Amino acid sequence: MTMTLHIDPTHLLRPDFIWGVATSAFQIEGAADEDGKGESIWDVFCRQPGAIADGSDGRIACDHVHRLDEDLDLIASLGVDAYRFSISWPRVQPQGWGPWSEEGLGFYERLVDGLLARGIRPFATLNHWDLPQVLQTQGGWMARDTAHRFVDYARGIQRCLGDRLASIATHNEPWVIAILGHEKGIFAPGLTSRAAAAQVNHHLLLSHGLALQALRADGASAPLGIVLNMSPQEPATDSPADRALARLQDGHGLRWYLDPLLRGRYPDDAWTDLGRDAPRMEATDLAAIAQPLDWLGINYYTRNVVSSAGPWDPVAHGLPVTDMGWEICPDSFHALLTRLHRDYALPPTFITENGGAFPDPVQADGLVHDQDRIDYLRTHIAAVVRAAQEGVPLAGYFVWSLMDNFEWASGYAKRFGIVHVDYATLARTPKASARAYRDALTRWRVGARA
Ligand code: IFM
Repeated sequence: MTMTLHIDPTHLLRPDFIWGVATSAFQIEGAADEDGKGESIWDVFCRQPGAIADGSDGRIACDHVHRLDEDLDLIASLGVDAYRFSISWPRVQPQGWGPWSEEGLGFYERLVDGLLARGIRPFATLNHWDLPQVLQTQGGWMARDTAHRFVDYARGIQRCLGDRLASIATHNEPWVIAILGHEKGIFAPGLTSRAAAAQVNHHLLLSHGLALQALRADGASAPLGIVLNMSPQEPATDSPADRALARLQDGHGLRWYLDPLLRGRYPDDAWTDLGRDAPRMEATDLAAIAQPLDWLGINYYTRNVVSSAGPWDPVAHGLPVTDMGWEICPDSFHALLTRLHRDYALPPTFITENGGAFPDPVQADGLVHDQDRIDYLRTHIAAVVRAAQEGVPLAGYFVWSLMDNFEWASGYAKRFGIVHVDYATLARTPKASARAYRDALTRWRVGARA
């Protein structure tokens, strides 16, 4: 059955609730080596045979750098309050330290000014995974020095753009950088060491805390936060083995970040489990990490069902999945939000990413009728509204993603956009979900402000 997108009942969200769309630099920008841009670890990783499913890379991506004005108009046409994007560190500081690129900074100035001119709030993320390759050759996030380089980079961005940004996030999804990039080897830089991943996790958190301290000392005006990917770890059965494993994975995946950020300590169970692979740290690190957060970002896509018998496949259990094979479960989203607030008393919290990849065939009329995505967004936004009603301090919601883009190791085959991108022509065509989102926001505003 066709159902449109309703955000209802309207009064359960604060009237200044922010609705947005999100992207990241490497996934959309292209212009990979123009204007003196340095290489990032993802430029290098894409050249490794077999690293990317379709053998693609980010050299052109959505060609956003060359289509900035068109994309700004596209964002405005959606009627959103805010646009979440990331800054490519090697575009603005090609070596990761030292000289800045005027052209690179100029691009982000045009982006930010173009958003403000259209009445859209710029939400910037400093690190959405594309570390300068020069820093990787010096140890990357395994090296403590990279945390200090990151602080310099953050200060430079604030000097240039800080007065115009509505929000600054330090990192996007440190778990992905550490675990997928350094333990499982399926994301850049492609390493396979549990000890390396643990050290990377620590340095990412440390750099976050040091950056917050430095930005505040410099007089930050934009609210400062960090974005975490969170999947509730749910035991497959009630057996003690499944429950214990789910609890441990909760320690590694959720509490590993929230405990140091909000409580100033690492969780005992995950720390003990790491044994000799636990990170090396200095005496003041935990205090540095636990800086007050102006806001927290949560990215939610799916739950993770944990079975001591081995990997658990939702398809084998007849459950609905997206094109990524990720189970569609909005109830777990609601449960996650209420549990996190119960356990941590969350600061103002944004859903900084939520969305789904679907096959999205272009129909005979030239359009994409992505009812499956509309249903995904409808049920997940309802979960957000329900959590807000129960007291979770939710301040905004961003759809992932504005447009189809480079989905990392999956290449261009997986489409998350509410705007379709034809990779042969780079034409952008809003999907049915884009119209549904815009219309839902219009209706919500009328109700919320009535
Ligand atoms: O595309 C990614 C994004 O870069 C980070 N969060 C998850 C999305 C979907 O996989």
